[in-house]
Amino acid sequence: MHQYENLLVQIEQGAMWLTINRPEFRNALNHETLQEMEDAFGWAEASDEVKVIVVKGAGEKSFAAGADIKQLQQKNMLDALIPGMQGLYKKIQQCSKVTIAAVEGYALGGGCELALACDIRVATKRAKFGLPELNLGIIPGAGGTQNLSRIIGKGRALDMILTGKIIDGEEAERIGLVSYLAPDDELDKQVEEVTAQIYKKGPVAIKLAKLVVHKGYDIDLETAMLMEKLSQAVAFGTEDKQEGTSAFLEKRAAEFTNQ
Ligand code: CO8
Repeated sequence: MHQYENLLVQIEQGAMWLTINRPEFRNALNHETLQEMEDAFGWAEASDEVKVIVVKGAGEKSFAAGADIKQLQQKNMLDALIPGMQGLYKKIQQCSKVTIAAVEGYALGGGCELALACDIRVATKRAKFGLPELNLGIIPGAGGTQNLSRIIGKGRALDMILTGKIIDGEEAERIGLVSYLAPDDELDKQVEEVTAQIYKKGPVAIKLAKLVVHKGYDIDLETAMLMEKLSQAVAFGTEDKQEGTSAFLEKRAAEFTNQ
């Protein structure tokens, strides 16, 4: 893995913690930071060591305040056609590792969309989620228009997008935008509790479950059910399945091998 200017990377017991480190700019996501994230996610995808990727922002004020507006101002129509931020977030959604957004402070625009691209969102009350792009005369263009409505429903998503309202962690939990509300100052601890649960699961089953939930959501039910059945057939052929079922019957913890 490379050394990064705008990201801090720490690998601890199977988790890669990626911290966006531009607190003086509220962790706004400039082009360079996005490129570094792409590199770090690519590395983590290929690493056997990494099971979970946690994304957070440096400092208490902000997870990420969105795309860098200075750079955004220079962009023209054609710039919006390249994969860019949407392409990166799509890769994050398709990543075979479990991804967790640990949110404290502002998660706005592309920062909110980054959290939406992760599998699980953990936040404190101090989190502030919003899609304020319309204030700038643009729309949420990094998956926000689609992912937010899929997570909280079209009515609530339209309200957030059209009014640009910012909601705190408690409200985000109430409407299902966040899965875990951590006590203030215990964000990392809460994330560690979630990762501890994930480590106990069969690694091949994790990959298959993610694939079927993500891909199955946007296709017709019958095909999605078939995808589920075929994925289960793959799971039935794994050593992990033999180990998981044996461990249960022998009343011991499973030792999965990702095979
Ligand atoms: N971009 C660039 N700089 C930023 C950003 C940003 N998104 N957010 C904050 N900063 C900078 C400020 O300019 C300021 O810099 P300086 O000290 O040089 O003046 C510094 O960070 C601190 O900011 P504030 O003084 O404003 O700090 P506050 O704590 O008072 O406020 C806020 C924090 C509420 C986060 C405020 O800074 C804010 O509203 N930021 C902008 C939020 C926003 O509109 N985000 C959406 C951006 S657009 C987007 O994300 C589009 C994604 C899809 C793109 C698809 C492309 C194809």
